[in-house]
Amino acid sequence: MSIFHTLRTLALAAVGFGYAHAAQPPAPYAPLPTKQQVDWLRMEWYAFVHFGLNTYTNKEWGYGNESPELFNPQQFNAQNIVDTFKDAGMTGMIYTAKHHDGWCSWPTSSTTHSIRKSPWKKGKGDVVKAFAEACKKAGIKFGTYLSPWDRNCAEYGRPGYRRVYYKQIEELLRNYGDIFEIWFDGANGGDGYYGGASGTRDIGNADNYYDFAQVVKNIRRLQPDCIIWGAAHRGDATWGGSEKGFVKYPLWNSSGQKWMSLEGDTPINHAGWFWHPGQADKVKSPEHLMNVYLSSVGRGANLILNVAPNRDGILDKADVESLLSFGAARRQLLEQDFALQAEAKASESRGPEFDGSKVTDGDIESYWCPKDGSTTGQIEIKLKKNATFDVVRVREQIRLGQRVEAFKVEAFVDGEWRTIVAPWNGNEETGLESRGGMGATIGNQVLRWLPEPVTTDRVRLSITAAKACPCISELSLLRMPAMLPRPAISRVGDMVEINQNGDYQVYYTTNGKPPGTDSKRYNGPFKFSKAGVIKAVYVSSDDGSVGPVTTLNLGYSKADWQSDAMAAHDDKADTIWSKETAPASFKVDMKKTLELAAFSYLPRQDSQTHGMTDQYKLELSADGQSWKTAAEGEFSNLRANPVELKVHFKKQKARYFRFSSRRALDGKASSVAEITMFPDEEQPRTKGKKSKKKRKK
Ligand code: FUL
Repeated sequence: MSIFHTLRTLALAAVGFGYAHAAQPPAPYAPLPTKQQVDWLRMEWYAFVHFGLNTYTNKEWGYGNESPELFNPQQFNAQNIVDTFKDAGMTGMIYTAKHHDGWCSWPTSSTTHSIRKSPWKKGKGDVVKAFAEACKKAGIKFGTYLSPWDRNCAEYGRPGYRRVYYKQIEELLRNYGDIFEIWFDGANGGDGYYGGASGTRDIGNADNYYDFAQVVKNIRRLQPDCIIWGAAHRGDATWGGSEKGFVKYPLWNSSGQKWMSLEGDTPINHAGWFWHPGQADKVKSPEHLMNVYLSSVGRGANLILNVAPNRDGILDKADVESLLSFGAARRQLLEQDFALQAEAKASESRGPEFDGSKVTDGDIESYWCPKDGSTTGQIEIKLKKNATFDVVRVREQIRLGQRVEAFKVEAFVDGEWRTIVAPWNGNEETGLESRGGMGATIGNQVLRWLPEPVTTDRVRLSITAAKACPCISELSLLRMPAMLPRPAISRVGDMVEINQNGDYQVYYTTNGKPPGTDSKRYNGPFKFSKAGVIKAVYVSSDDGSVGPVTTLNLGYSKADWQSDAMAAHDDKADTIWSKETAPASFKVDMKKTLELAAFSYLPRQDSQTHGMTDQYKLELSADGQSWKTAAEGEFSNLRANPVELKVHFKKQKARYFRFSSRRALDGKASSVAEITMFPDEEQPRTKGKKSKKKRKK
């Protein structure tokens, strides 16, 4: 109804302005988005907040037997967190009300495994309520994630679980005001505690097991405006396909006959979705976040960026700095559109109310459209004066459906038309890409960062292929703010290398202090064989401005380590130790006795999951003969997010370690890209008491 309403209003306005025979808008081209899907796409980006028992266990997926007593965030203040999101320019947040471990962060009546059993606020707290209210106050939207998989519930895998799950959905959608989006994660079934039964539960077809058709019906009844994410494609939006935050391009908003929007999702910290001790150094740089933004929002999807509170219930300073500085850069990018109000002439239009000027009028609803049957066309715009820009944004009037398959942008420079965005050549963009993308689909919006800035007063947009007559609502010319990059630091053997860049000088420290121009100047690789922290920055040779700091938390040097699995400790992520068996293990002689308190596992980084370790064991030995288990457990979520996972254990001395891959995620095989050993213990909390009671076994 809303499409016709908008279109009729536009047509009537045209009549009002004296056009006797107002041209008719084109027929909609299916599939069409709902009003809710359009409103949602206009939100662009919002926060994801993973916060629960996993925050306290250094796990990505809890098994389901974790004690609720662990949850005690002494400094938690939802408003501070939400205000940070708002300051960054985010339009909402989604909170993991329940993750796979089954612990409910609100006082639910569906299970006793909830916040009622947590010491925080003496069992009277409600994290969902705290976030919902804070969002309302800040004027941003609130949404929720409710894991279908529940590793705590005894009924999981049986029909009885549906009752529990539906009740949880109902509580969340009834009691916390407007929910803009609800997330139904695709991770389902497998090992778990399941009320003490401890075993594997297979649910078969998730759509049948949860009866998502019914779930969707219930949600529509309770909150008709709520965007449903996942739910076996029965909802309104779905996964972008990576947990790195990009969606593939070209991007079509469709699933069968239905409009289906995409969401790129990624955590701000490489360590994972939940907070992990001692890994603040793994925060993504503002520059990286800009690439994520361009590869999600800039390809026509939305972006959900996870920022996880720590054990005190506050955000890490490093995360906040990166988030705010990316947020400021995004604001600056979008602030000035050089094409706004520029004169615009189209090769053809279906009437004055659909002429070329509609792409530069700053009104996202009005649009240029040629006559029916024309699937190509061109608009030339003339700016009042020369402008320098390096980002082009194009939007389609998606209320009429998505149409454009390929486009081209040219600029008039030095007396000739130069192509600045080439039309699509048939290749897919499948990763994080920053500059130089092509012109394929448009949808809600496409942002293309040019290989270099262009100065001109004349630009032309050509639609070179479309499924029906194109409806272009905006053409914008933007300027990417200068974002000082962060230098990459790596160590191979004993030698540390910092990436140099001609425009900058590099300064670094090895004592944990923030680097600046009074620190050591980097002139080439240097020896550093200890475990420790290296920090480095770029300083602009032009104006002396200092960029964001890279921090690298190095484990012990592996230069002298001996084993028959050298590829697992050669400091090279792209060489892999592998065996076509599982379980499988290898033993390493570190050649000296070291004090150890943590190790990390880097899974293979070549997009394959074959042999990735699902269940591990780490044993230590002083003599290579008698062994003691230091840690054993599960590496979770590697299929979707294959990042380095760090495990802490009780500090002890050893010269040898044995790593065992006890069960593989995929196949009867074992594979390891890197194992690293660290002396650093799990950080104690900054303030606040730990619960005295012991964890349930
Ligand atoms: C995944 C989950 O398994 C992760 O733990 C995380 O919640 C992510 C957003 O979705 O599928």
